[in-house]
Amino acid sequence: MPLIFFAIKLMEYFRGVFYVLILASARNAASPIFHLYLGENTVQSVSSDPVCSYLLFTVPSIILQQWQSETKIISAEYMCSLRPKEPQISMESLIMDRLALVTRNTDEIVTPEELEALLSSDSTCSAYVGYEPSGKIHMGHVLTVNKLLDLQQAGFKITVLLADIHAYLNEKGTMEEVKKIADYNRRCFIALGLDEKNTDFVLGSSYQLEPDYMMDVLKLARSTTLNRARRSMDEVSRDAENPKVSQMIYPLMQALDIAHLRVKVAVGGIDQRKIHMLAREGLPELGYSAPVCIHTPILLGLDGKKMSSSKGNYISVDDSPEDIRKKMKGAFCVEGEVRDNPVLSLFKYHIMPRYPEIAVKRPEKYGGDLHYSGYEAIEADFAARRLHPMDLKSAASEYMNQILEPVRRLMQEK
Ligand code: STL
Repeated sequence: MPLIFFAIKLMEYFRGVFYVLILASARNAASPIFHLYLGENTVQSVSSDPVCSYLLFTVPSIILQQWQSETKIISAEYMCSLRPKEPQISMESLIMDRLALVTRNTDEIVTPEELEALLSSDSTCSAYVGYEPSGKIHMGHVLTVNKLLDLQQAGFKITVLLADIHAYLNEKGTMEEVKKIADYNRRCFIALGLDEKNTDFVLGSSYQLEPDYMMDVLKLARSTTLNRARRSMDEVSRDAENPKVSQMIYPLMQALDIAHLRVKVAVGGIDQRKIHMLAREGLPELGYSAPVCIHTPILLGLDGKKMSSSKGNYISVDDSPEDIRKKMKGAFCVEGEVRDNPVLSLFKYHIMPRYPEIAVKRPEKYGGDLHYSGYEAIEADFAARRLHPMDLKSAASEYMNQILEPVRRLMQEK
């Protein structure tokens, strides 16, 4: 009898290990959270770091706990030595776990209360980001992709809008040109880790010319002042000095995308906030609900100034390792200065969310390698001048190359 029991429990143990391995390989590298499924009802979130200790201690201890309850022969002392390192997660803390994932590295949530209510409701959570198709996908775009990865991990249904008509309205090219670039962008986003099967990629022109959508644009035009529409485009528009009517239509369409794509959450850079506020006010007047908005920061270029394609002051996903090394060498990074430091930003928004621990390599004569398991410690060491800009920059090149290597590979395959 005990032999059969052990055989069954051993199988359950390997089933736990098997799930972890499947989840570890299925998940993308962007988030350090694993969800571990044990038996029928036990769900546990663990970060990738303690997965090994989890397999060695927690899984056997749960099996032993079950065994104890069935056989009552395990000594209390023995049980204590195998006490789970990670507590089992209640429904409430599972919601908190998702909230932390959804809100990390954001500038603003409008509103936090609405987001929490959405996460604790039974309805499916859905979110979208719109992108004007662009020939250069840079780390600024990747910042919102990272947020989509967090949301996907938190169980959201994700839509990516390839906003070809918006790009056309914003004078980024002819319709034919932007459509072609949209497909390149879709492949980039998949290569960056968005799950192809669980992400809806929608081309704007596939629905934005339908009569229902256009009628809504006209309705929203009736209830939006010229002044409001114009101001909402301050941070987005190509020619803010001399705006065309097309640039007044742009924010109205963006607001309606949220309703017509049927998403509850709109994600974007903080430069999108005025358009999102217009949507929150205008959509209920048309009978749609107001979206929750998640705003990410806008990254500075590597020279500490606004990113600009003419200056090429950013890392693109298709940059070669040599390009990245060169760009990082010339990056603006004043010793001890943490504010507006684009190299530290790479660690905060791109590197640390993907690695539970990083090493900054240093020659022995300068104190040897440094190890970090969180962004705050890097910032503190840099501020205290214990970490030199040269070492920070070369570690940043090394990790950015590691992050972009699979993207380059995947883009070349297709
Ligand atoms: C930009 C710069 C930027 C974001 C966008 C455009 C977003 C475009 C967009 C279009 C339609 C949507 C949502 C977003 O529904 O930072 O030029």
